[in-house]
Amino acid sequence: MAKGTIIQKIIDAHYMAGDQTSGKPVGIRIDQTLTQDATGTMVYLEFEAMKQERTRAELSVSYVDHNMLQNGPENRNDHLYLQSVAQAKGIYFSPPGNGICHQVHLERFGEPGKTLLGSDSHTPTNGGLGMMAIGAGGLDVAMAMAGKPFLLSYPKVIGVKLHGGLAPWCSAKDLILKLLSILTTKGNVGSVVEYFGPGVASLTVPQRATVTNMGAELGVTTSVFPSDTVTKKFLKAQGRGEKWIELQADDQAEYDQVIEVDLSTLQPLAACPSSPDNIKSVAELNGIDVGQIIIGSCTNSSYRDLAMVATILKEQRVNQNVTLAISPGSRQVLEMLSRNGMLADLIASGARVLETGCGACIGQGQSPASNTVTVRTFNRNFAGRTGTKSDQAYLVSPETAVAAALTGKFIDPRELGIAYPEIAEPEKFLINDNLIIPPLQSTDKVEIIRKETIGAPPENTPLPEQIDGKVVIKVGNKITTDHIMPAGIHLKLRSNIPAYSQVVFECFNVPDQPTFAERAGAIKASGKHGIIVGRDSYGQGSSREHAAICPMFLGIKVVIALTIERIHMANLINFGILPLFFARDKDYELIEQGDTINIPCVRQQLTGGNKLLQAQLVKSDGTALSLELTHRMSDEDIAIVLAGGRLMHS
Ligand code: MIC
Ligand code: SF4
Repeated sequence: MAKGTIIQKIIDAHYMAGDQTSGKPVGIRIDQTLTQDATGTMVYLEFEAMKQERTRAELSVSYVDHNMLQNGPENRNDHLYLQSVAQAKGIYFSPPGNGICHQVHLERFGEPGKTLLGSDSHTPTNGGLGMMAIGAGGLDVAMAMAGKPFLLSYPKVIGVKLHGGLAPWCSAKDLILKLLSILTTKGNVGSVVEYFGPGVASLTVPQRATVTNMGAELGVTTSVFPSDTVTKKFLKAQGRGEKWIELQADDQAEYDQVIEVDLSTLQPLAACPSSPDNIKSVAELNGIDVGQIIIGSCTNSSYRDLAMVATILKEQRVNQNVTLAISPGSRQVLEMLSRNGMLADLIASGARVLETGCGACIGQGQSPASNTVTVRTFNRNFAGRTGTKSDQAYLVSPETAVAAALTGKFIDPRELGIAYPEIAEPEKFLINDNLIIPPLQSTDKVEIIRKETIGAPPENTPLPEQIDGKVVIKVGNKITTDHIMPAGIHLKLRSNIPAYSQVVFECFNVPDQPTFAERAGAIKASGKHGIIVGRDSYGQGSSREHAAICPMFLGIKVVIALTIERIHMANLINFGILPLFFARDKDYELIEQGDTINIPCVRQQLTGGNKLLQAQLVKSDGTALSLELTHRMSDEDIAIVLAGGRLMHS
């Protein structure tokens, strides 16, 4: 087990309950929480349903950054609810236009050594500041605001020892892409990544934040950098120098695994369609035509990233065969670029400047043409996430992206033949918090605005005595929460569960055949229980608890897979869906959509202390076979599932 690590120090300082042994559940105190609007409405509805008066965290911030198209009244209705409920519950409110939650939190609120829980999977971005920052389902964030411990499995620590410094045209993005090529997106549940070694000092806080942000794609609980003099300088430049503390692993720290990376040997890399771990060097992609480039998102839209792009594009024109869009991560960055003239350089080059927010990253506009290459500095390229089914999305650094914008092709940016712009970190960032609405001292008289599109979280029924199940769908490996619960044009339905449920697994619907929602609805109406069967790494990606709430609403009672990702598994438990695993891999092969799976005396089997559950599979021709299923839940998790979810569990 790891010793003397930063993670161990933060867990020690926040310990509330449980076991400090690898793999065992440990409960920690959460200092700060963050929410974004697409998950946030449910968080605050749940917080209200829990009859909580005021957040008990030291600091809670509610951001609006995802749903900003305002195509119909739903988005603005959500914003009004979020602003008023923030005022009523003692929470800071960052309105639309102020920026993406992770970037703004890094700039204005994050503090080394503290814990942060956020209802967004990229919350680990603030690990770049030396925080233990974890993404979770909304209900877990609501519980943390209610002062309850956050339970995690005591992590294994993967130490990444950095040497040297980045060469020109190579980027922090290339470091995390390199790690994705080594560790991949699966198999890392229950681990954290901790950076150390002489190379750490060569990376600025925004560069570190790029690395910890996309650490989410590894499936680890979080990623963290030390808090050193570089961190001190960043906080000072943000006018928050007093928040700095030093935080380093012990010299003798022991890690469960160590990976060594010499930053000076990194080369420009790209994650190819359609997984963040499908890595190739940009040199290998040389010459491939590109149709669209987008630079920004919570991964790569620091002042330095966009200033570097603006400097390269100054007095140039983007290639006539591409479109280039810039999505700045925060108003701070956009305002700095506009005041120093760089925004004008971007506009003059033909870049299309988008509003600060998630935008294209979550499929809100800028969908590429069919079967064309889109090159993005984002963190996810799951098929169809762009809003185009046949998309070919590549994830790259801003350096590689701007090279493609100039040439219309993939080109190793080192081949551009121009001088690499050295952009110094600002000594002082432009600080303008005038949009942030601070919490009120007394919240007695605040009226919560609840328009008709804001619905209460749905109720569930307790787990029945026996599962009389039908397989509504059987899916393969690496099913993401984008597959389960699409975002894009449906994102505005996040506060309306009955409507949003209609698009569960939409990408697998077959024309002229009943949809997933229709099949699940028919099974529910017949008094039976819906079952989802998945393979490896089920529920990757987003923290959206809707990927559990909407299936629950449609009558799904059980998910069986080979492996289930951390946040999704917690969401299933929170909403009373039983997460089970195949004890024998071959059992997965036996099952087809429409088969019957019965789990007799399921409540008794779960509470009997045995991790193995007996079940029966009945094929459509009547053949009956036995299945061996296991569970990985704590006693508390079992109690929650038996009750039908956390809101039903007193
Ligand atoms: C994402 O990047 O997929 C999102 C949209 O930010 C999600 C949250 C959501 O689905 O609302 C995430 O990463 O958790
Ligand atoms: Fe927003 Fe994209 Fe970041 Fe998710 S990954 S928070 S959608 S910018």
